Amino acid sequence: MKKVFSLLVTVVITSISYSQNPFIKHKYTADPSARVFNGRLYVYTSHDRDDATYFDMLDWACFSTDNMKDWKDHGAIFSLKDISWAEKWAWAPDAVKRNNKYYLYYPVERKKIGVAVANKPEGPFKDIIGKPLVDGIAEPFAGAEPIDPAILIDDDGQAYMYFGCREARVVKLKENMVELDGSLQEVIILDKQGKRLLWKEKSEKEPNLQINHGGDGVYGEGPWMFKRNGLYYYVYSNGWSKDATMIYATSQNPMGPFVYQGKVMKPVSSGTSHGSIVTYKNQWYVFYHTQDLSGNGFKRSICVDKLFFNKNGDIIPVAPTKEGVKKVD
Ligand code: FUB
Repeated sequence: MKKVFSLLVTVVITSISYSQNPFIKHKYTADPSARVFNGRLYVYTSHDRDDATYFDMLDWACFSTDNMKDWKDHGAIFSLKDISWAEKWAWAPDAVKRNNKYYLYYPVERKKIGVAVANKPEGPFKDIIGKPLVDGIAEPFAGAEPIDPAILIDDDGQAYMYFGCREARVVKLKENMVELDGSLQEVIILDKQGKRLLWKEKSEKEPNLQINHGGDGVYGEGPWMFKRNGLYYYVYSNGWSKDATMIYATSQNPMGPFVYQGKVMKPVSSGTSHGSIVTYKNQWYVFYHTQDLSGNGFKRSICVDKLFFNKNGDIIPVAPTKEGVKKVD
């Protein structure tokens, strides 16, 4: 009987059919990084705690689908318990496939980025190098908060890792995906007149400075990179004001400089904006998170909407919907 009950619980927990945003409702999730592996769409997320009073997450989650409606919860695919060199703050991950292995990149302690490997997209993942790939304590140029890794493997096979909070960084990865290839570089973002857009902290003279960061192209955090028709789209959050959201800049070069283009979407309820853009079954999607379900910025929920481009390749800013994405036929 115990066995039957546990089987029922497993089935209820692992197969979810939500067609409305947020599309995962049985646990809090954030920072969705969507990837297509072997014809299936996987979303790697932070896992906000039910009793969270801060971003004190303990493990990472993963969900997958083949129709954008029925989601499988793969549970905790990796956890702080699996890392010998970090104790706290399991933040925004990303995952990629190379040589039939899956690599999970994860920030911890607001200071370090690690990499774990698995034979399947849903893990189980193992910390592969036993130390940080980027260590913000040993390497000050990593910036004050080296977090939020996002990976691009370009058509020529070169891999890049974008990361950072307020200070945007990029570094090449070696073919083995677990070693840096060269030094960390700044990601430069320009406006259309060629002026550099740089984060400025509040100061006594300008105490409300961050309020402006909802409307301009300044880099906050949460980078994401994709390539479409030969153009590199560098997507990121422009801060934490009420007008802040996911925005983007483009370049012909994956290392930049990038030129700020505009918003990916209108602002949502959460103070943080972090998501990803992916194409699946001939449709582009934007994944993001909100706090609509909990009303609490530390208990977020992942959402998805369709994304469209105009003829010039500009992103048509999304107005987030409650309906979310209906099943793809
Ligand atoms: O989820 C924790 C942090 O909040 C992420 O690393 C940031 O991008 C923001 O979403």
